[in-house]
Amino acid sequence: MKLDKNELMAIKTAIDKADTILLIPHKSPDGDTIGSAFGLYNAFIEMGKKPTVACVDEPAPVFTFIPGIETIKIGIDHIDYDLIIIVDAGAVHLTGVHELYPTLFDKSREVVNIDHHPTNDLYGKYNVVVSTAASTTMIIYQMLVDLNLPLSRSVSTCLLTGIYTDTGSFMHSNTDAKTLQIAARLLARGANLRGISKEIFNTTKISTMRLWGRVLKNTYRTSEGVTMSVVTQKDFNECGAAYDEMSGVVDYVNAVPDSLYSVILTERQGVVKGSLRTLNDEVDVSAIASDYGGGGHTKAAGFTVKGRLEKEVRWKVIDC
Ligand SMILES: [Mn+2]
Repeated sequence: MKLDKNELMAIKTAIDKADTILLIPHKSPDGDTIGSAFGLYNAFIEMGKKPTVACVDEPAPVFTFIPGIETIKIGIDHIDYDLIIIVDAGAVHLTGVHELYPTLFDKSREVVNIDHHPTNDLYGKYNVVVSTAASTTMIIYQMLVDLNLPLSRSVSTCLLTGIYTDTGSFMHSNTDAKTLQIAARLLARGANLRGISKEIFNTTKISTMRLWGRVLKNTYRTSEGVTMSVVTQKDFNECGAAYDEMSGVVDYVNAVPDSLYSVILTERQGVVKGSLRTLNDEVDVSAIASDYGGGGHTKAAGFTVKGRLEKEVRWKVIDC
């Protein structure tokens, strides 16, 4: 992976000058954005800087093993930091702070945008966006190597978490030789792969089991060859499940052979979220998601629209 040398040097200067550094993961944080933020957090701690990770949403309890996670601030009460780094957020609204702090995105401030979403609109003063990277943590790995910054065991565990989750434990089509090569280098540096797989993939709460049961039971195939499922607010309530417990179930729905693509519609508090996946080489689900104001990657994308789910003969989205 080749990163732009001039951009990297400018970021290195900004890091050297900075004492306090704010790291912002995207809202509804996943393993890649958490791994990215805490990978940098641990590297900066080792460099004697004063980093803070602040996110508008609380991370799921599965991330308790991430070194430093106990320091995370929920909500952002000020942006008075020497340097601000936003990780794995393809668009400004995904940070959840764009309305509160619009100056973050007008390039007047020291803001670094590190991301791998092809739809990223380069909102930072400095931008490191590599859409061929399977995870944002892969880009951060390359940055730390190129800039000769710390890559300790803690940093490596954080970075491997992002690769592991964004590739669906190396099963998604974004897994290539480079992905495995970087994963191997992180393992060699002591990354805790066993811990990651145990905490993230082999830990399923009873409420999650029940919720996934509903999703699997509701799965059907449309006449167009799309595999669909739905889950309503009522399902969440009855299963005692939180929204983040949906994470991962779309891969089961996507496993139906010969699907054009798969989509799960999730109803939550006045909005309907669509999660799209495909194993079909011909299909770009980010284009379908963008028809509904969303975006993402060619093989994994999503959107959110206002409304609720109502059952007629088939499920469809109804305006509120
Ligand atoms: Mn990611």
